[in-house]
Amino acid sequence: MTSSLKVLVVVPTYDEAENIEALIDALYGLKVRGLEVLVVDDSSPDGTSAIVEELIAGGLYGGLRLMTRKGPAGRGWAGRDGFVEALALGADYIVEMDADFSHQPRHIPELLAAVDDCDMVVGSRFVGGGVDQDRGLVRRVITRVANAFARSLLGLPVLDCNSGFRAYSRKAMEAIHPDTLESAGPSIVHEVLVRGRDAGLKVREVPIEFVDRRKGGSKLDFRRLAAGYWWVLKARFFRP
Ligand SMILES: Nc1nc2c(ncn2[C@@H]2O[C@H](COP(=O)(O)OP(=O)(O)O)[C@@H](O)[C@H]2O)c(=O)[nH]1
Ligand SMILES: [Mg+2]
Repeated sequence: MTSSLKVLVVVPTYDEAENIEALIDALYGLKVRGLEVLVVDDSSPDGTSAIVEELIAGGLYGGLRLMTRKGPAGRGWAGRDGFVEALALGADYIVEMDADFSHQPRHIPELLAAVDDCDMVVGSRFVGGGVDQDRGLVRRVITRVANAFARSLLGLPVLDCNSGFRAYSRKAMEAIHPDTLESAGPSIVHEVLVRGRDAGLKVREVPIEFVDRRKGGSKLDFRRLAAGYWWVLKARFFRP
């Protein structure tokens, strides 16, 4: 990757006050040239955005930005708005990741190295060298089942369809047309893969070690999980 390029790391947050400062510090600590961070917060009641505002005011992290969404909360909508903003900011590469350290910053250089010779890279638990051992059995089974469901019904050419730890070239993100993404919730990960496949993007998976969130609680509940399954069914059976 050429060193003068801009790498925008998009981090959707909801109630990540306990993680966000450490994450931002770790991201800038990578010393990846041109790396900037965009936090997309849905007015978290725990004051996540106030922490980010303070860090911006402190001036230590060049290019750190906060988007406070006004629309209804949702991981999918936050991702959509973050992607659109990343393109508007002139990003050459876009990384998306969770704020809770399940997606470890140390993998970012590996994702960026891989995106150099393809369009889009998925940090994968299920390719050789990938690890998902840290979480409890129930959560791992939920991930496996949801992944198998989406993969088989949608015919996606990726082993870890549920991973939201990804890197995109600008060209890939433009081809995905993020402004028209429809998923309110976590099924955005599948929607983006469908669009990427339909646009003929070259997707690679690189192994990551996925670990349990460092602090705070998961926002994945039954309703969001069910909405994810529903999206896959709609995409499979009700789309032309
Ligand atoms: N902006 C925004 N971010 C969200 C929302 N729901 C979850 N997130 C973020 O999305 C990432 C993944 O959510 P998490 O609760 O860890 O889901 P899990 O990893 O599936 O248990 C984290 O960074 C969350 O803070 C939301 O409604 N809005
Ligand atoms: Mg998580």
